[in-house]
Amino acid sequence: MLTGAGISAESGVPTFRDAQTGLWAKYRAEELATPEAFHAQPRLVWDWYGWRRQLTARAEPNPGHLALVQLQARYPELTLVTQNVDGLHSRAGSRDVVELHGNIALDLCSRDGTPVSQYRDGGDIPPRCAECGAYVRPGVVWFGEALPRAALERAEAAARSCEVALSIGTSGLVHPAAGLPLLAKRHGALLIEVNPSATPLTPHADFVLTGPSGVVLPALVQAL
Ligand code: BV8
Repeated sequence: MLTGAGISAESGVPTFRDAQTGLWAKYRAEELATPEAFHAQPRLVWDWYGWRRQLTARAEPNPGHLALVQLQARYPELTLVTQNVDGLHSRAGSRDVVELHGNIALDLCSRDGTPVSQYRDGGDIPPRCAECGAYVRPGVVWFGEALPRAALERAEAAARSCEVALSIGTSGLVHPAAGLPLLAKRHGALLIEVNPSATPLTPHADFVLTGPSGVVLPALVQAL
């Protein structure tokens, strides 16, 4: 099962396709979520993630997240793979979530990628790693960066072996995650898409459940 930003839309977390609001309206997410942007304007990118961290911290899992918890309880072999960095699947109670693009709540040293638990004194923005003084960065995968190998391998293995693949709330534009539902289909899985809108995946899906995941997923679980 693959989820995208759409499953968190009903929790009030804007999707990447949504236009950015407020002081971020003049920036495109794809421009800010890059190592180049962080290198060129560390404070701007850090502040953008600070704004998004506040949004996700205030957000609560919605009925779509909770329906997937019930599905996993019913089918323990289910692998939940997400492109989202908001941590809402785990907060809803899903186990062993594969976070392909990392987690926005994590702080990493921008020099060596190790987790940072303490900032260096001095009040820099972005803060600096207490160990080496390099800027701290959010623990997400930026455009142009490789996905965590273990996570991608787990996701690909699940796609190759599953009988049913659900693609939920994703525009199917961001690779390599976008290739997972088709990888599952090529290996014989039944492919179900849940999205209010059509995506490049729609023509390949065996079933297209058109609607918001917070409505469709509880109904799907109820019907099983
Ligand atoms: C890499 C973390 C290589 C950061 C993110 C092949 C083809 C083309 C391009 C590429 C390719 N291979 C690589 C690329 C380049 C690039 C890419 O894919 N570019 C695209 C934009 C053209 N990919 C990369 O750079 C990846 N890295 O390939 O590295 C490499 C290898 C070795 C060594 C070095 C390098 C890295 C990609 C990861 C980027 N990071 N997030 C952050 O969050 O700040 S991706 C980011 O975009 C989010 O994670 C988000 O999930 C994703 C957007 O996708 P969606 O989740 O689908 O969200 P979106 O907004 O697009 O759509 C929302 C959907 O929800 C819509 O369909 C909407 O209809 C629907 N919806 C709305 N409401 C609801 C709903 N659905 C259900 N219910 C609702 N209520």
